[in-house]
Amino acid sequence: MKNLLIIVALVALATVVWWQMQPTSNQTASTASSETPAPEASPALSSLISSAAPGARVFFIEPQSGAVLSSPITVKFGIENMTVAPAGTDIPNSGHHHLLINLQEMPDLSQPLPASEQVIHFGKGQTETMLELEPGQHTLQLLLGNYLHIPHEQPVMSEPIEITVE
Ligand SMILES: [Cu+2]
Repeated sequence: MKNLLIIVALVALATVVWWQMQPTSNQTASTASSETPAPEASPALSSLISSAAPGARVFFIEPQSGAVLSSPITVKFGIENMTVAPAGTDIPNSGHHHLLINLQEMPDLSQPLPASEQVIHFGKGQTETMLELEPGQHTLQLLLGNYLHIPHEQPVMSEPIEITVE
């Protein structure tokens, strides 16, 4: 019984510590809009950043840059020298895809990526999607995140591609 109480106390403590490490959306927003370089991640958070495998890369299998398409668009994500794992699954040299759509400014790459209409998480480990886009020019880019949605120490991201939607 005493052991059980100790375990419960430890779990509660771990939860509090975890909670305090979570960035608030306000902090993320102010860091992202700041002109100054992002401060170094705290030691606690930096230990949550995963290293990337040598030669790791992500890329678009489809569409090709410069493509002229009609919506909805099939987008297929490629990955090399790493594996795709669902969010929450801590496997070395893995991550899940994030699709950046018309993003003007990179989010803080030392923090969990925000989720928005411009930063789409594929946390179930999906490797393709159908995308509804307005007519016009669009920029797409892929960015891998680890099991906690944090980009790797050497961020694994594709070149941005430009497509035109008719
Ligand atoms: Cu994610």
